[in-house]
Amino acid sequence: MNTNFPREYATLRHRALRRARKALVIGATGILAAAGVISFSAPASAASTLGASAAAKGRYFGSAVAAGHLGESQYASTLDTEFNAVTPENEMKWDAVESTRNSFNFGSADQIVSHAQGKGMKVRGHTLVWYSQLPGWVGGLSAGDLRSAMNNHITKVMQHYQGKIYAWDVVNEAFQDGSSGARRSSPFQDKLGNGYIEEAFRTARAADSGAKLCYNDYNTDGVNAKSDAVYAMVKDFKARGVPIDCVGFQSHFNSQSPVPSDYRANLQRFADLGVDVQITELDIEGSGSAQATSYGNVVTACLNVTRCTGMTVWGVTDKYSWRSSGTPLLFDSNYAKKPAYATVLSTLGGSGSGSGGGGSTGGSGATCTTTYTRTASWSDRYNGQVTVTAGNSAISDWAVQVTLASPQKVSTTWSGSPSWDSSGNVMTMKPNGNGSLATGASTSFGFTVMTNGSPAVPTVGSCTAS
Ligand code: 9MR
Repeated sequence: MNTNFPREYATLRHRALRRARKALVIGATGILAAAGVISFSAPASAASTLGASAAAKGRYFGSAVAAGHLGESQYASTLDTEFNAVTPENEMKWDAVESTRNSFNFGSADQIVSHAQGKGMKVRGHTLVWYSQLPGWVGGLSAGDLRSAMNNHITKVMQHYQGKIYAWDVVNEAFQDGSSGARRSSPFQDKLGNGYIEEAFRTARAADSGAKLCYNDYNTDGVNAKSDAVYAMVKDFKARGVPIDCVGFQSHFNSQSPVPSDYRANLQRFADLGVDVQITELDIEGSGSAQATSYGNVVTACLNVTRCTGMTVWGVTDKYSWRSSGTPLLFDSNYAKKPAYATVLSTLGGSGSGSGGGGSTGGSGATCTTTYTRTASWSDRYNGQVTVTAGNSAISDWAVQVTLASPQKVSTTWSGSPSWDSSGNVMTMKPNGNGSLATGASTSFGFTVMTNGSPAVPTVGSCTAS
């Protein structure tokens, strides 16, 4: 080995090598960029709250909220940490907002809506037309007067919250329990006949075309005479173009009324009519691993129905539940996480510290992964492509969330069926005929992003499969 190299020569050689390496790196990057093969994989880390884990699955996880408890710090901090949607438990009902004809009081409901907005949570509006919590003056009206009072109520309340509500329960609990499949007696039913439901939905669409319009009921969670009657109504509405976007399944369960074995199938048959489905008032009486298992089954059912857009539990803590003695919620009276919490979190794909779980009921075992590629670039826009690949078993459905950095906007998409959150920045892409993939097989969807000056790369969330 020659140890006599002059020192300058060694330095020059070193610099030359450095320059050559740098040029190679720049050249390679340019080639890669030009060829459009810079790819990113979805982040692998699991979310640690109910809301974030549900969001990673393209769904929301909400709670019913009472304005009167927002000032309690543990209540507010549990709500704010764990949930990404709220439903006012009583504050938007007719007796709360219009106890006197055409005189509206939105104080408590506004408190909940502004709290939710401040935290970026979705709001479900509950409820516009319901036989209960209805002020006495409504029942005393003649048919003609009742019709205009109903339409005025829907219009004024929806316009007050225009742009702030993800979905409204337009009509609540209009059907009888039992095998009759009949409509429940109420001032609306008795004076206006069956047509009042359709009229309420048409009025609602005209009042705020941006909110999803839902029909919401209980004891309709499995296939039975009552859910058959609701199903027939929704089918008829879709056939005749009556505006309806979603059906809410309250899902109040206990030992007399457990989670039905055909829960998922029932959600799916409604979804197949072309509406979203949502679990709107979930609570399950009980404790320990039995309660946890039932909760897990509900979450699994929603995750296995592509159009199940989210779940709401009917309260933050057992302390304030309408069925408090049945301890039906995920946090106990001291805000400790219950076994059911751990099961819900793990079923949603999250991980965190629960209080010892009842064990996850697991999903179907179906998994998928994503790869993101920028396939073309222009000065004002670029095309992105996400490839979805099935894991160790065949899948029949998938969903991928793509989050853009504002002010970027997607101008067009292809080979997928997109939906958007209210911010317009989070796109959930679902299959458009390309949902079934054999083990390890792939499909892709694409989109054009208008950069609006931002060069940011979109965040591709984890892939959900069933
Ligand atoms: O949880 C609500 C409770 O605080 C009220 O006293 C009750 C009055 O009707 O309503 C409860 O919420 C109901 C919801 O609005 C509709 N579905 C059934 C819910 C439980 O009763």
